[in-house]
Amino acid sequence: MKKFTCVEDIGDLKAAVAEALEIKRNRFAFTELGKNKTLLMIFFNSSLRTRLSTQKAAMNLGMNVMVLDVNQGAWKLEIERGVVMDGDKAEHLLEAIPVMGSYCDIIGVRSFARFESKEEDYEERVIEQFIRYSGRPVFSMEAATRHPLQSFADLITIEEYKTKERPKVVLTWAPHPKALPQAVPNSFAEWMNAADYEFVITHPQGYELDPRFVGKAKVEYDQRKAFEGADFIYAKNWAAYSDPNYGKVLYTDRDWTVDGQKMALTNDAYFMHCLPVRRNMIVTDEVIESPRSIVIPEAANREISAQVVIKRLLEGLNE
Ligand code: AN0
Ligand code: CP
Repeated sequence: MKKFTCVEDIGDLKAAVAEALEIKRNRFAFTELGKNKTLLMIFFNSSLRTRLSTQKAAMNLGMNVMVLDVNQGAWKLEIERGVVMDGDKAEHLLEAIPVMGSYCDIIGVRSFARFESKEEDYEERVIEQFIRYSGRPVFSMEAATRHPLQSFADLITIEEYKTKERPKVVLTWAPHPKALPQAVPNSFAEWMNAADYEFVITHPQGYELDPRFVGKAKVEYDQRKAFEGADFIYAKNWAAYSDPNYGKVLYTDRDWTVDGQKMALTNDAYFMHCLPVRRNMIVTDEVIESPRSIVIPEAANREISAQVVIKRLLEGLNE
């Protein structure tokens, strides 16, 4: 594998999940693979899980790891070409990227949607420049439009907990006070469609996702109806995608919060969220603390998804 930014990069999903479960049984079977190889993780945005799980995964493979928080201690980076750099940005990505590439073997990048321009976000300008100019295999640790390490961990988790071949999985929008990217729901939709589950998306009017990600999913505007018979409820907030409201918060009413009454409509569904989650906005204390909440094992699987991806990128270095 030469890069990992979307579901296509991982190839056959059944094989990827089988490899993940094998790694989960023996995390230290490939400690020689990463020996004397260096992973550089670059964060333009905050992180708890991605930072720790990806570093742990690389250490399981015997790698050295360096972490750069661009906004804490590095020079402020300009990302547009052609700008007269007389403002507060001291360095351009076009120099910074090949310099960073020269110190490592593999690069992970976290760079969220900035909501300044839909075109810029959906063209994935930041991570695409890393792919083009670093000279190294690059993987996404959440880019502007996708969070594939999360979705892969979500898939592994559903495969571990499902009790039927084709479970009903419901992605539900839920309220949040701030504008959040569409990366997690876009990516989740992409992976759920690829896994060919019964997949339903529910959200208020105005929160329609990019149809390229919705794909063959059923969109149901009545949240309660969507929950009926669900085997998995996957909650997430996102800001509006459609023009002219791109990046805006349209609705914060807590009647979309996932609570016990709504969960009672499901087929005793498991509750999932990528975390971090705002309690009693996205989900009530009762639901997230219930025995059907699998948010912690879901987060733990981030180590496993990252390890499969980094292992394959390491193998790709010699291809
Ligand atoms: C981020 C998001 O919604 O994309 C990261 C989630 C993994 N969440 C927040 O910024 C709260
Ligand atoms: N789920 C996830 O990516 O969490 P962090 O933002 O803490 O990395």
